[in-house]
Amino acid sequence: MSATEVPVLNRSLVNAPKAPVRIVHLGLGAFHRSHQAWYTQHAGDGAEWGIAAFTGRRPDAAVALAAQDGLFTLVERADGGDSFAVVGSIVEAVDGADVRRLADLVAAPGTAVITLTITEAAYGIGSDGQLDRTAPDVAADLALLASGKGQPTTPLGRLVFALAARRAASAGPLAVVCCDNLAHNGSIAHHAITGMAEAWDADLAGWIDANVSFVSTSVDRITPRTTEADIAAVQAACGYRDTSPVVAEPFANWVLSGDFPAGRPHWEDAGAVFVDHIEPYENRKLWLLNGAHSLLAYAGQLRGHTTVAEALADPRCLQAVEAFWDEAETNLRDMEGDGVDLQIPAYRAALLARFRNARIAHHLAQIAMDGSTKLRMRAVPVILAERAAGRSGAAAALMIAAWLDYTVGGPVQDPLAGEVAAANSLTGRERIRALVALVDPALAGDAAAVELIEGLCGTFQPRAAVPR
Ligand code: CS2
Repeated sequence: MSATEVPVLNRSLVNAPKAPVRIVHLGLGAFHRSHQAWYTQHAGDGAEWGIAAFTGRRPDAAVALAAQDGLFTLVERADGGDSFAVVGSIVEAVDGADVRRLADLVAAPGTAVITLTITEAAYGIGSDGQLDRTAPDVAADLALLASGKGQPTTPLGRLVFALAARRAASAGPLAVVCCDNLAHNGSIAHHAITGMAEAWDADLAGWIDANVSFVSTSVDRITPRTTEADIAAVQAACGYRDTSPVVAEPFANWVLSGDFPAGRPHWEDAGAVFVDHIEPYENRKLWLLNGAHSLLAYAGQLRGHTTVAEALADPRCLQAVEAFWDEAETNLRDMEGDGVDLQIPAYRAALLARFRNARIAHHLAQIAMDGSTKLRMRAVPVILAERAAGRSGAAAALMIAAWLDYTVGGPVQDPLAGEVAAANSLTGRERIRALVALVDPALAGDAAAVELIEGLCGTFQPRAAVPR
């Protein structure tokens, strides 16, 4: 078949009627599509819940998706083969710079839920847990909002602007559902959003406090970047052209905690779980899955590996992961009881199998980004808990040491990239302390911990330059 004969994916091909927009999403990327869009599609009442999804910095994903009416193919990539299914829950794909459209949709009374996948770093939370109003992009948005001239450029600035429109329209309460890998992600989103609103308009911050429910979630589905080969595989298997398929593992998990004052889809039909206390579940996921990911990202690349599956096949990396899991598990066990059984041995075994799925080429370089923010969630709580209990926390310290070694290889993609480079111009203990302080100042104040981390540097034999 020649390219001209192959139809482009569209709603008439797959009989996917459009649901009305009731969910607005910020951060139209592969993960949103493999996760929240998929859960919404599989909710029993999914036909009533359409998503309008906005991109972040660039319009590309929205342009590509809009050309196929929001539709995309989800390729579930299991060890044994691929399966293909069209997801139709995104009914509008919009360039994030179209803040007017965002405000109109957020202000519409039918909109009940706003979901976010804007990256951990985008919450602008400094190592002190507060919104860093001096960060250049945050400061620029605050100035724009205050002057009333121009439109904000950060996702949070845009959201605050849109929530002001909802208040003005008296459209009532709704839920903001944070789907980024942060501990207490609902309250982080709450602080970041009201912190931004307060600096602009204290009344708006009060309205947000009274009308917006911030739902915490733990999200999980390994979703590597789509490649040209994936696009070709979809065309060969499905007989249509889809420029934007998403590849994901078969596994998916979503734990949520919080209120939905204007309703929500019946996501539990698709396996979502609603709990009163989310902390044990979010820590299990952040420490065991994401912690191992970050450890593999730095140790693995220092050892010359490219993907998660390759790194895990290296006994030195595997041993480091197991040691970190042992430390994390000890602290997770303290959160069990009272109806909470984290089933940690089964969870660990499942993770090994998921990471070993060699048909998923999950690139370590993708995971390595934004290390200063990610380690704050993934390594720091474990090392602090270990040390508070009188143990060394050496396995969590090794993750931090591996990051330190990794940053030597060249400029890193990180919200603190400038500070990382400046710290790396120092030498000896001072350099170690400065880098650790970017992740967590309290840890940098623990001289014994800094010494421990320093001693672990070089464990994975850094190469002269690490490709990015
Ligand atoms: C990864 C996550 O890139 C990263 O930091 O650890 O994206 C991870 O793949 C997902 O959280 C899996 O659910």
